Amino acid sequence: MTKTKFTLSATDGLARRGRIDMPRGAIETPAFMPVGTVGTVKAMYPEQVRDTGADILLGNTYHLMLRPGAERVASLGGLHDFMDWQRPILTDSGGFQVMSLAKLRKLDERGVTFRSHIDGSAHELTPERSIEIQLLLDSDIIMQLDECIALPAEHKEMERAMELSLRWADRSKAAFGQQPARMLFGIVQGGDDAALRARSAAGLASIGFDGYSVGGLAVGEPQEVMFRVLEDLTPEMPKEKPRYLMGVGKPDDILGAIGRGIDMFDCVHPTRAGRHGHAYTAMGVVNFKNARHKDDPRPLDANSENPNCRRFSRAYLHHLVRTEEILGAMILSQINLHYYQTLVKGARAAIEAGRFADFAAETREGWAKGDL
Ligand code: PRF
Repeated sequence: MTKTKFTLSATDGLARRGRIDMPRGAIETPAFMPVGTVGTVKAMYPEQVRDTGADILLGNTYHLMLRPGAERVASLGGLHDFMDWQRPILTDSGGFQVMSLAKLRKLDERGVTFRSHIDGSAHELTPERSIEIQLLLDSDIIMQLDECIALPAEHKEMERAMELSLRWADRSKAAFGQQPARMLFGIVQGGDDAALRARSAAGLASIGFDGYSVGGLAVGEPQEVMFRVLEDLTPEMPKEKPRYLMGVGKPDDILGAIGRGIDMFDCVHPTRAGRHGHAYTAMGVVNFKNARHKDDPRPLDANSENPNCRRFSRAYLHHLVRTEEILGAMILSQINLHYYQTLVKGARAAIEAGRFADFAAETREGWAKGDL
């Protein structure tokens, strides 16, 4: 019998409050998953990531198959032991990263062949091999291999990629077999076309997955297009399974997508922005590269629950960023992940209280009138 379960405990409009129970721990939804591409959330210790409130991390098939290699991770006891993160890990399937990072890519019905961006070596990723790698990593939530295309795109092209992704969904499910302690997610494609998206969602539902991801968004389209696609799509998705919007986003994207029925998110943005000197707070974003902070003795946010927001002066954070000190990247990564977790935690409480729309409006007002 299956050892995983998704429970919806409240809804508020389209917004949903739920929990995924898994052997390695529970995931409260709406959830934000920090990105640990190569087996580390950059500049953070695993316990610090947990302390920001994260229930689950994301890892990447593409990067880990190239370095250190999936078989090596398996022989070292799996990704959880390798990085000492004992809670759930979700892995992306690799296709998206091949398309954005690899060289000399060739995609056909069978899968995708490419050359490594690290050493030029040749590799193949098929739906079956992607599942095999994710199982070698000992991933808890596994993604099917899919094809994500950039927007805008021709209708024919969106349809072709969506249908290929559906056939790969079928093969992924067969390769996954029965894995009662893990979950397999299908990925909806179909570009910005509501009818293609609905066909994709229906096709995946008839194959049957433990959860449904929305891919192919945040790939060049305006936010309003992404929101319109989600509004049309989520009512077509199974209600009793988690829904994951891949690679999204900024805090405002996350609020908008929660309000349109999405349960899970991942994005490199908070950690990458932190390494580039940007801090997310309830009052908006601060760019610590800016010289206006250099004599400012005030902490970043005296009202924050996060000690790092109260502890260091803005002048010191500016100095660390200006001198490109490692500690600057560490502090700002922590601050940003903490802010993202505070945001989804607030969303969960608001949905329970039936006041998600007010919460979203108040949160946005805070960003707009922030004194930073
Ligand atoms: N597919 C997969 N991973 C992804 C995406 C996708 O479409 C995106 C698009 N935002 C991010 N990560 N497999």
